Amino acid sequence: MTTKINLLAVSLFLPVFIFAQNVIPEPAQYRPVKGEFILTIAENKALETNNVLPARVIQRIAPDCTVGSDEAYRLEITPDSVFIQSTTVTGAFRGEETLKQLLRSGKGTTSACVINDAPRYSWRGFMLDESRHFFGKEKVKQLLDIMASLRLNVFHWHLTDEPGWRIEIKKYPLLTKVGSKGNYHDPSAPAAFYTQEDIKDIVAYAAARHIMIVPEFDMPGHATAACRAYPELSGGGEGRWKDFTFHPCKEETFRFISDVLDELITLFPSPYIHIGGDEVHFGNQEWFTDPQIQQFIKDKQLMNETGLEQYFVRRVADIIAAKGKTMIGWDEIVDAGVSPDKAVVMWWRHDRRYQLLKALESGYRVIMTPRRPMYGDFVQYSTHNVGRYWDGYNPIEDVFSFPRSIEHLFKGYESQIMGMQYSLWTERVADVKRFDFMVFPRLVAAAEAAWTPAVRKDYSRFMRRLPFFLHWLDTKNIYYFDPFAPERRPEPTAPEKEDVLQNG
Ligand code: TNX
Repeated sequence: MTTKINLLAVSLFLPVFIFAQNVIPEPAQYRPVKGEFILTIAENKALETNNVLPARVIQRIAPDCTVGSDEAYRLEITPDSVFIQSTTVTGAFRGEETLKQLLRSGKGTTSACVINDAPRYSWRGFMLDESRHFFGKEKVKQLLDIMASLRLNVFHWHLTDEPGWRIEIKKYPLLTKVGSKGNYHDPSAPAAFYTQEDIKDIVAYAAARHIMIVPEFDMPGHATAACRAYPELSGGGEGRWKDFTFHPCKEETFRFISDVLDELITLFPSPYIHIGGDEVHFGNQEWFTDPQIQQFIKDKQLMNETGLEQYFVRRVADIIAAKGKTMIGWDEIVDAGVSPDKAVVMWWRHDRRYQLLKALESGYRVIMTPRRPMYGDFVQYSTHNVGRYWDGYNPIEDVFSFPRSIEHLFKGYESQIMGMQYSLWTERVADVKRFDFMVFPRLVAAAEAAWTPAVRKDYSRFMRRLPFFLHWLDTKNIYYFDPFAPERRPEPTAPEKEDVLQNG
């Protein structure tokens, strides 16, 4: 008898989870209410053109709303009307996107409900490498539309690297005239880059969707395209890594970097600028023999070439801080000793967990995008062959579950974790078809991982909602991998080239 009563008492206090229909990411709280909200034909038309604000959808943006963080919102749907409440325009926008998903999957009808929602992480990103292959404005805009629906809020844009420099810089016209020619598999591919007008247009397009764009200007390594345009800036490199680095101690290099940053800052309102900082050792062979560099190491008492690399990173951090921005760098920068108020660390080397710990213990804020499972250039299914493997691959389930498997590592440091990111490197992604296949639906899983509170995440429920999102991607002719029918959509190929992805 007592056991029965106890059980009853326990079950009364157990949280009863009820889940929203076909909303991705799953909201923090959802409560169904009796009745349905049905759009009129005219309202349905408006929805098709992306406008969900007819007379019966009422928005209230008031700082006194008690809905929570900046991106939090409350969506209340009754049979007669819809209320979206938030303290900010961004929060209201996130609520609108949820409403659009509900109405789309219900074909203009949705059950009445109350949703109280807020993101788990403030950085919910997607990174695209357009140096190795260039995809262009229309593809980027389509991606931003999809990101908005998924409530992703950061587009990290990798615009400079070995094969091509992809952004017009007025003060250094050769960057695009010379540096934008070629791509990863074809050095003679025609010039491809974004003009400053293109950039302004895309930045505005993203801002209208409450997405911040963070540009990446990779240095001192991965600088080959810039060095091709301005050989006097090259710090050398060997073999296939020829001209991979900027010259790390010429004043001219730092002037160039500062000038380029000035133009980037004018174009991108983001408070962050990504400076790369990765894999310098691939191509710094000439640093060991160049007399000017060796003298510089002695004069500044830098210990060795690694010390010089760290000096370079500290100096760039200071340049960026002096311009009122915060630097972001790949996790190598943790060793450079930059003050944690000047830099944010992007953890990518999944096999170096201590680098994540070191970043946190040193006081840095961290964005997590470990190769496993967050890199989109890894294959995603057991029978796939095109793409990377590293002790396995990156199935959608692992992306969805992230960061569960490493949560114990950042226990006690949760407030320093800004969030996470799905990153697409494009050495082996040469066309839109393969781009789609490697991004979708894993990006959908990443969005839920970054937004939904850990206790609300459930993979099988996610997979039940996923088809509705895939139907929407169908309307955009996206060639996604279909996890429900893996054989139906063959894996797109990529041009063959000796695989040089040797990072570690
Ligand atoms: C490592 S991630 C790189 C990229 C490559 C990628 C391929 C990082 C900071 N550097 O240059 O494209 O691996 O997976």
